[in-house]
Amino acid sequence: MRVLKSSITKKAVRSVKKITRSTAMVMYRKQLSRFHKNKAGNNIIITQRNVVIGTDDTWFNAQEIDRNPAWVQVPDASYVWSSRDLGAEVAVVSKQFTLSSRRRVRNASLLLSVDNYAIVLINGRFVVYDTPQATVSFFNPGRTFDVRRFLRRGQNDIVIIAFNFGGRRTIDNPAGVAARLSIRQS
Ligand SMILES: [Ca+2]
Repeated sequence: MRVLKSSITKKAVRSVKKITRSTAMVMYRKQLSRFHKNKAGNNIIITQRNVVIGTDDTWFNAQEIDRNPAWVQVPDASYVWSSRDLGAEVAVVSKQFTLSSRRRVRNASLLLSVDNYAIVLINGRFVVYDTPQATVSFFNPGRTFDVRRFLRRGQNDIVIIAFNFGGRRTIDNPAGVAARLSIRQS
C-alpha cells in the first residue's frame, strides 16, 4: 500500500513538472524540421490587408476535435489536438505563413483557448509560457495576447505546445486548444 501511494505521488509530480525554455526550444525546432521534412505544403501566402489564421486540420500535426461544452467558442478557429495521438498529454501544432513584403503589420493579436495550459512561440520567441495549471479562464473565456512585435515581413511560423493537466487526454480529463491570429497590415 505504501509503495503504491508513493508511486502515485511520483507520477503526479512528474506530470506537472514545468518544462524548461530550452526544452521548449528543442520541441519548437523539432516541430519545424518535421514540418519541412513532410513538405506539408501548408505555408499560406498573405497579401490582403486583414487576415485571420485559426487552428484547423491544415495546421501541421493538428486534428480537429469536438468542442467541449465548457470551452469558449472561438470564431474562425477549431479546437485541435495532436493528430499523431489524440490521447497524448502534449500536442504540438504549427502553422507557417508568409506576410507580404510590401505591407507592414499594424496590429496583431492572438486569441488562445486551451485546456489546460500552453507554450506558444512565434518565430522562435516565447509569446506564452504557462506554468502547469488547470485554470478555467484559460479555456473560458480564453486569453488575448498582443503579438505584433513577434511578426515580421516574409515567412513566419507559430508553434503551439499544448498540455493537458494531469496526464493523457481522456473522456474524464479532456484537452484541446483553439487559437486565432488576427493580423492587420498597412
Ligand atoms: Ca484537461
